[in-house]
Amino acid sequence: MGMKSLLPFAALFFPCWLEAAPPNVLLILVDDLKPALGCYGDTRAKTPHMDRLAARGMRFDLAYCNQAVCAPSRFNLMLGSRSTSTALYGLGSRLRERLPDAVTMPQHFARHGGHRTESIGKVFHIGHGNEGDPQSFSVPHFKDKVIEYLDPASTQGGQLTREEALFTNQKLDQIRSLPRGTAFEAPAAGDEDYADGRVAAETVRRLGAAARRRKENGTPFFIAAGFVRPHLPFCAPKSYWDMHDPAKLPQPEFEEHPAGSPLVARKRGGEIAAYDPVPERDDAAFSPELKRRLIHGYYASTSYVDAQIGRVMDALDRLGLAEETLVVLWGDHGFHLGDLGIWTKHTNYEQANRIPLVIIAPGVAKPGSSTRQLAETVDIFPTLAALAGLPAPSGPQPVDGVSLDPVLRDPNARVRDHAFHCFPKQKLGRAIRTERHRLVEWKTPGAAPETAEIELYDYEADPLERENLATQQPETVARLRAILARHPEALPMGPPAKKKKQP
Ligand SMILES: [Ca+2]
Repeated sequence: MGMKSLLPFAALFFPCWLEAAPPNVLLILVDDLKPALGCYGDTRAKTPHMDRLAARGMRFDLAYCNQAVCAPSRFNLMLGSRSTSTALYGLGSRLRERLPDAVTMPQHFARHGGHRTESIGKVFHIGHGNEGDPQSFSVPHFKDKVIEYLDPASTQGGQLTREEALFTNQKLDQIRSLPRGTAFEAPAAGDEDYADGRVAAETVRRLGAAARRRKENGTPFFIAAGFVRPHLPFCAPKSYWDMHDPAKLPQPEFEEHPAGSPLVARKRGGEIAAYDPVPERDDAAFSPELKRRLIHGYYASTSYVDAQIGRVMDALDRLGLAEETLVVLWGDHGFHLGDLGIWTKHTNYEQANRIPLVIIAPGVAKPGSSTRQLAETVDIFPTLAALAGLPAPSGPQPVDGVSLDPVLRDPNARVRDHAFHCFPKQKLGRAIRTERHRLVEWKTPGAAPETAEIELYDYEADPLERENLATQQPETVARLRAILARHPEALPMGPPAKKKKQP
């Protein structure tokens, strides 16, 4: 692999860059990517490049987002702050209106490490009235599409569709009057006919320029490359669909809401219904063919994005950057593929919140290692700062993350005993995930604990979340609520978000 896997033992604990310029950072963000990857044990996935990436670093098997939706999750990443500490819960939440002086992860690297910071593709969420955060980067953002169709038949003859309008801040007050685009297409197309291929090409180009700068004057880089598949719509070149036999892909095993779950936790319809030919009525059943096609589209889109990540990793090697670059592979949240009868995300359940997280830290983390340390998105910022020898992030935003640096050195080390995430609905659901359980407390921020509705799941006994065990296991509920009580009360959710589909 070209990595220093044969270095003497001591060298593993003294990264070479501490004497020289700080390491570069390559942050690879993948939209809506759950751990349906070969390296995470999914035997149906075709993801050789992400598997190759994981073989160079540490895979976190119990990593969770802090809120299962695009914009807040990316704020969590860039601020090291949970949504409950910032009140940035919404797709349209604007970072600088809420936290004008926040120091984001790239700003921290520029300030303390002298990094030149760049962003390509979907890094901050843009759309739904949001414009990203230009202040975070040294140079203007390279923006490309999220919703993209090549076949005019996918857009009723090339019309602006609802989701494309939302993601490009067009006609935001007329969304329902626009046609739906299709949920998938599989044209005979090249990689760069879609945005992720172009984002990979631009990232490769930027890496080349960054390598020259590093050689000439030692400038380190912080490059965030954001890929948009497997976010809906599942539009990917046919060759990636052809890699999969839909009959062999996993189908949902349990399609009911968990027995005894509160209404507030449940979900039908939503984002998926913004795409044709998904039934628009929330209570309509999906045909077996539709489910199979959607799942095929998810796996095909993942294989497509995998190939683009492979091009970026190849460039890192070719340019001789691999050993002086920290690499993170991160999914912004998970994805329901019909499990619990739910599609997409926006829940506090396992499939929406568990994410892939791989960190390559040359000379620190053993290649091909893994850990069951619970990890959160907010941990990435302090972890990278520690690995680069920079000061820990200190705000002014409230930093909730902890450094996973000790775990990267020893996968059995422990820096936290649970992961925390939330999702706002009619009430705010705050969740504690331990190695075995998940507790969700649904209540209005500031309301008395007695007013909460509670969910409890046991992933050893019931990995599919068939049953809410809260009333049967009061001792476990009490133990996990005591953990929740250590957390500050969540900031209020603010004015209700405009009623519209979420990406
Ligand atoms: Ca997303």
